[in-house]
Amino acid sequence: MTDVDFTTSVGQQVRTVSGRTPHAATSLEYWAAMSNTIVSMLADNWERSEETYNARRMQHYFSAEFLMGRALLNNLNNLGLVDEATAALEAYDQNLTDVLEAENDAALGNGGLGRLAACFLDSCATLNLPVRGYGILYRYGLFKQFFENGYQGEKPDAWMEEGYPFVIRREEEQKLVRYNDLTVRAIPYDMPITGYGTKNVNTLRLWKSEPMEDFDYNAFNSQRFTDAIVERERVNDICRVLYPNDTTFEGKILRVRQQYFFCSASLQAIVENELTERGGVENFDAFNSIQLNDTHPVLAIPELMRILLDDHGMNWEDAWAIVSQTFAYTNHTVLAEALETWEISIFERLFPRILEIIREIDRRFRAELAEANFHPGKIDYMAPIDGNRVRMAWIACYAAYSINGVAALHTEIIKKDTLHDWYDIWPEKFNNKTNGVTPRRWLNQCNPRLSALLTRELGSDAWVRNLDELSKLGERSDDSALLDELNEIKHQNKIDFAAWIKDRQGIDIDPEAIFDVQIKRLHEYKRQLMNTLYILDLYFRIKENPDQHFAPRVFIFGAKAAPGYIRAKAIIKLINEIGHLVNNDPIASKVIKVVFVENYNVSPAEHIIPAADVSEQISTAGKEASGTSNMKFMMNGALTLGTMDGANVEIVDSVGPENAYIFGALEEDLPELRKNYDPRSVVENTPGLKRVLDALTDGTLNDDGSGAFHDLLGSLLEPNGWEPADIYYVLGDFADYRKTRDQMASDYFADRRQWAKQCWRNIVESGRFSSDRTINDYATEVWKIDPIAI
Ligand code: 26W
Repeated sequence: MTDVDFTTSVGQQVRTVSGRTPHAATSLEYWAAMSNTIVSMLADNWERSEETYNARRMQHYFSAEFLMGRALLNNLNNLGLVDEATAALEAYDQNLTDVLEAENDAALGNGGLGRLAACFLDSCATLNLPVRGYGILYRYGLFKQFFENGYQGEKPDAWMEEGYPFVIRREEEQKLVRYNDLTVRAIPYDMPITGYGTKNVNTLRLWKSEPMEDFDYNAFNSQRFTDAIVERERVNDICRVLYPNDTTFEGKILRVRQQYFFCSASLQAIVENELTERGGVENFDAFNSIQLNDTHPVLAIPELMRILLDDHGMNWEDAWAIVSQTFAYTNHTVLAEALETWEISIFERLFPRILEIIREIDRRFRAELAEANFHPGKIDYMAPIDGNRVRMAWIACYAAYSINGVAALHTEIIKKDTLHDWYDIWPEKFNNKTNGVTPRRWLNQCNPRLSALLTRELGSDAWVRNLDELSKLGERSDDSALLDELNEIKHQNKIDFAAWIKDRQGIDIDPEAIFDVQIKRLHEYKRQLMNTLYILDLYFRIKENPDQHFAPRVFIFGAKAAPGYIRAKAIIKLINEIGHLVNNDPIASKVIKVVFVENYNVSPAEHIIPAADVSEQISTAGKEASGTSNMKFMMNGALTLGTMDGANVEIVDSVGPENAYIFGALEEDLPELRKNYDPRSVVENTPGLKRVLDALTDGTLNDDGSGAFHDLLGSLLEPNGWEPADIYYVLGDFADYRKTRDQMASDYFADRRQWAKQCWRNIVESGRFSSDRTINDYATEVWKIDPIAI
């Protein structure tokens, strides 16, 4: 397509979507017009990719969450059309930035696990791999967060209500999903996934539930209007909302309906393709493998058994032989409260046949282990059914041919603790796949200044497809001109961020200050509370010595709390209260500011990360499976201030300890440290800590008499039933955190070139954290699939 054609097409499309002249159309209408143009340009290659993949061995990625963010700019970049798009819009007096900002984020995920799935799809397409994603077309994505008097409030996120050109309804490929009490239609909505510098277009298939008949006219005519509506809404409920829990499991019946819904529909589509392509299901596992993104899609295991047994007349042994060579399971967390177990009565009510199959899996599992002389206690502990509950992770571990953790340390922890008994029996199933992030979105797209520098220095943009190329720039870390340029780029990015946040939240921040950032879901184990205690301590130090010099800093937060997670919400209120205190203090606000970015999401992250100097990765060692924002910060030249947890360990391994700021207790030492741990004596022996903790409840900070801050204090100091005080070791690590963070701040201003050199080392060593590396490892070691360029 030429520039002129592109401009003409956008003009036609904008008339179609707006029913007006281009002159009168809105930014949102231009966004839709341009998105339609993109989809029409992809159509032919998309169809060819699908046909090519269907004929060969494929990988299917099952995930309840895909946190995609915005699509238009990503597609323009992948297709090399940014200049054309800019020119086309200029022809109609529009600018690309406004049009891009009109797009809603597709926030069909909570946090790390959902965003990882999105990065993986990007890498699969870029690497020409035959991989398809399957999930749910939630009508409401993750709630929109707003602050009211410092408290988090939630609003629904009707992200596609005004239309969304990047999903195509495929009416003719619908499937029926049967529950005991309900049969529904599953309609696929396919999203094209483009790669960088390739013609291949992969697919994310999102299922939507619809009633069998559009409307029950009988009920309507016989005056039972409300019954008709109620039935219809019961079906629509299935895809209505993404559960906003990240880590805490809730045994809600609707959630298990959702899980079965997309597993069943996806498997039916895969089996149907198997019949079309190969005329039978006998070689299913030779041509199909399914990656389970955590336990949320584990119902696919009994559902595939059901399909093979009931619909294709296979015997149990043959069916199990296929199933046990089909599924691979990724674990994303070691927190006990996240482990999904469902009450048997729910399964009885929704799908008795699936329960029957699970019971048979359980029976055979017990028999197999008894045969091998395992202790009955151990068999009970490991069996898929525990009294009146079904344990999803245990089913996954038994059936899967591969089990992986998401960072080296995490995989070691699941082998020695979480899944230790399975590792004992089936060590060959276990492997590590350290997470990665896509350098397209998280460097090339979000940080154009740095990207241009990298392309210039390397003489090509090959690094966008092969991030290891950056290591060639390693030897440049003593080039003062280059380091100065790097500092200048960061400075410009900070100016951009300052303007963005001023426009969004009306707050003024100084780009000369250190931008110190913690953005992630709010959870006690991530220790945003420890971060706030430091800020409070610094505030008191500044107040105490107003004439002393302190390194100017802006503390930036972004975090959503699960709506029912009371303590996490108290921490949000606390951050906002500290912000209120600090930002309105005539003395302190000259040195420090606190910014809480409201409604943190993928798009805000794209503004924040390129502007960050310091990346806070401060979880209690052993608790954060991997973390992925740590990798995004690294790529964008921010230094990690973190514990030896998750992928931080591998980041330090890559850049060297001198290029990161590491503190805190080690995972292997924590059990011993905890034995004689007395948080109160830590408070006594750590100067400054008492006044910080006092401030929580002495009126310095206002929780409106709710007792929220008192509870936070209690969580640090008081045991709660069987739970010891300060289970996340906030106070235990505080002194080391403070020392390290102080050091970091003084280093930043002591030698700007030295700091830039450290940033440079982080950038050039980030190749290992590209999701292309992760996906290539999955493809060769687990999925056994080959790239195929169309
Ligand atoms: C059932 C409730 C529930 C919901 C979500 C339980 C567990 C989850 C996820 C497993 C939580 C999650 O997103 N885990 C994160 O996964 C990322 C990608 O692997 C890691 O980088 C993060 O460390 C991990 O917290």
